[in-house]
Amino acid sequence: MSDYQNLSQFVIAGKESQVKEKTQQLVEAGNNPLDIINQGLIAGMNVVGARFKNGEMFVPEVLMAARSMAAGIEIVKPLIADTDMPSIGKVVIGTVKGDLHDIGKNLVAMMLESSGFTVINIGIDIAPEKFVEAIKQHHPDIVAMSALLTTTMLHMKDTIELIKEEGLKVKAIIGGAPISQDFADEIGADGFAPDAASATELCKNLLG
Ligand code: B1M
Repeated sequence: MSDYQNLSQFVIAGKESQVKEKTQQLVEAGNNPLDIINQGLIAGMNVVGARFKNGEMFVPEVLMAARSMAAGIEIVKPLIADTDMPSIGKVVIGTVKGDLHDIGKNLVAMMLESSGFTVINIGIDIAPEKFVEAIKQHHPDIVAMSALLTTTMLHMKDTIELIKEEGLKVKAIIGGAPISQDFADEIGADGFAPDAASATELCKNLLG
């Protein structure tokens, strides 16, 4: 097994301290930081994404893997100038107004980041005006909204309406436990993803 495969295995197993140790070793041995990210950390997370989608891994394991991957990326990130970091698109993500659930949203954000997107995570309880403000400030390709409550999911509609009113050119996608494709169609969203792995695929398809 190569060093990169070894690092991937630690990510898949969610072994944060081993991920940090192995990443540090690879950095000290002079490996290219982007190779460490792509061939080690992200490669591991890609396996996790696929297993999660197939029902072979569950939320706690995915969160541990995502946390381990993020810990490795933190070590390597300072070594990479911003311009060297290949970004395949920019996503602003937040949980809608009145909703404090953020585990799923953070999982989606981490999966997007690990797939090469630049992600601006604007947090929870985000009113339509705040989403619009963030779009104007960061000029993302995609705005992703998360809602876990049947009461708060209605704010997705308000946000999409405000984005349209303001004439902003951005794709709006939605997700969260109570959300369906029918609801996405009804409120004029550009896409719906039932889980974090599908959200990454959806974003790639929307920009591809
Ligand atoms: Co709350 N809660 N909660 N809760 N909570 C639910 C959602 C609920 C279904 C529980 C229940 O009653 N069975 C219920 C909602 C009922 C409804 O509206 N139909 C509920 C309720 C009622 C409430 C309160 C009102 C309880 C109260 O105070 N009386 C309250 C509301 C607070 C508020 O938001 N204003 C509340 C509070 C909380 C906690 C704070 C205690 C905590 C949240 C902690 C946190 O997030 N930091 C909490 C939790 C943990 C849950 C449950 C148990 C788990 C949610 C979760 O994290 N799931 C949940 C019950 C359940 O779902 N089994 C429940 C794991 C997570 C990985 O999945 O978020 O679905 P999920 O994300 C998935 C996909 O949905 C998708 O990808 C993710 C990964 O696959 N996805 C996206 C999510 N966002 C996406 C965005 C995208 C794409 C995909 O963008 C395009």
